[in-house]
Amino acid sequence: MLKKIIHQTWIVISLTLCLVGIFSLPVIAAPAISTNPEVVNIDLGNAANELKFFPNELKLVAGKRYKLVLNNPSPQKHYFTAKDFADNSWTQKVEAGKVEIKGAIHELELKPGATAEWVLIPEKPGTYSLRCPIPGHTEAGMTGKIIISAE
Ligand SMILES: [Cu+2]
Repeated sequence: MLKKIIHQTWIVISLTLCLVGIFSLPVIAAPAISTNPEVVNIDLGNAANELKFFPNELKLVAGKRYKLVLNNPSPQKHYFTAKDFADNSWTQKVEAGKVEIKGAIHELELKPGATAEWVLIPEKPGTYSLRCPIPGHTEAGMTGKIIISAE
């Protein structure tokens, strides 16, 4: 009786180990593919000083890692303000110049000629607004939409 139980237990353990082995294989292989985030380029204004985001609509997928490359090619400073989007995303880091910032980010200010990289994973599907809150800019059309779709 005891021998039978031991034997059955051994089978269950072997099967479990076997299954763990099978399922852990793709997990081990995956990081090599998913390490690099998808790059999304966004310009805040342009050289002609138009008050717009280029593009002004971003489509992202929840759970996927992105690197938003924000660039200000215009002659004046702008903000990338998307508080609800930021609240519903997990920010890994923001890199600007030689500085790397970790933790929650709500808004980025970019001076003329500046570039910043924001690495994040959108978490909650929805449509979020983006704007530049410098007086007159939102009113002039410096707004956008960030759409996070489900995985
Ligand atoms: Cu602006």
